[in-house]
Amino acid sequence: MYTLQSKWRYLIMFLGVQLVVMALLSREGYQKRVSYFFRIFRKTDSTLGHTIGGRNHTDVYANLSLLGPALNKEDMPYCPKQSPLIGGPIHVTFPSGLTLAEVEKKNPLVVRGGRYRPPNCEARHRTAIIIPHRNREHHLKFLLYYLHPFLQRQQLNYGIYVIHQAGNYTFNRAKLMNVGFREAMRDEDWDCLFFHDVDLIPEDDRNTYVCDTHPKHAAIAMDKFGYKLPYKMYFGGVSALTPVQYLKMNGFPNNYWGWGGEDDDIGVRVSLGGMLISRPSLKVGRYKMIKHRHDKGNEVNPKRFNMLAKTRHTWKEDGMNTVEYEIVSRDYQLLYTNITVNIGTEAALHPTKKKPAS
Ligand code: UD2
Ligand code: MN
Repeated sequence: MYTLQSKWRYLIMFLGVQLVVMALLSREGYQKRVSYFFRIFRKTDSTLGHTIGGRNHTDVYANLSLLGPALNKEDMPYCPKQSPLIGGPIHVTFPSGLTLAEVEKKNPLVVRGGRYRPPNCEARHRTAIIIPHRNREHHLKFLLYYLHPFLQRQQLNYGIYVIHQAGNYTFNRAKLMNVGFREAMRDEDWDCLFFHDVDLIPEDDRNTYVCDTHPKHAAIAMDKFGYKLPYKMYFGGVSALTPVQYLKMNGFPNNYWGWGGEDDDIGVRVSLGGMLISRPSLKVGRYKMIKHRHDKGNEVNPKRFNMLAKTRHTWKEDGMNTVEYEIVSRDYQLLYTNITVNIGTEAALHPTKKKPAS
């Protein structure tokens, strides 16, 4: 026998069940619940990495110890076309206490000069990384921490070069790249060179550090530009060229002193050299830039727009065929080859013509 009270109880229960069923059947609600469930599930499995924005982010060092035993050079097969170590998105943070000694310890297979080759297969690609540098040791430490395992995941034969501008004169990023190109090619017949800002950390190991049939702009999606390409001809941050491509556009300009313009000049050179810009997908070419202020000694170059307007007339007379510099030192650190270079000053290299005395 139903009392009035129990009738109300049944009615409320019935309505409650109806509400739950309706919520579950609503597609969006259902999907949210399912993804929420998986998110909780992933968070509890620490071996899988970190979940950010619904995507699983791997620790860049995960699985590297599974590389297997080293083989004799004669027994070595070629590495597979697609490295089995590639995992996709990488978890990037900047722990304050990190030291270079820790980075060295985490990369036992890297040898003098920041060189590495896979221990159990013959790499299909030889890539040199060229980093223009001055007073950014703090950024360099993080870049090395991420870049070494990132490149090992891709089973590359690689070397890292830090091109350090000597003295306090105005910084010249592009000229340092020309120095890096020549000095790296002295060491080995690299088949690809990556020109890499010290403060950009790649966030996805599917962004392979190998060259394409056209010059590649790798840093297509940076956090500082909302993970979008800022404009179509943009060529800054990280780019990759084969030696043949580099020489076809006469390398990079030598006369951009200070901040800005040189990246656009390089982009124009690509097309003046008869080539196109190749890019990875937005999903893969992702980078985090370590936040920083403008450096002392790298003030904005006020001449950059005037110079850019003339690139098509100047590129053959200024570049790899005219680069002049003096090597101050070349030293082989464990994690990189450091080349300290004197690249001169603007006044000494490009004296402004004096008006004849009247
Ligand atoms: C942007 C471009 C960069 C370049 C620059 C204009 C991005 C992510 N990068 O960088 O490729 O075109 O604009 O010149 O948009 N550096 C030093 N010490 C210095 C100054 C510069 O090591 O005192 C090096 C370092 O590798 C740095 C790079 O030069 O990453 C570019 O300089 P920046 O980081 O100050 O310029 P940013 O972030 O505006
Ligand atoms: Mn920067």
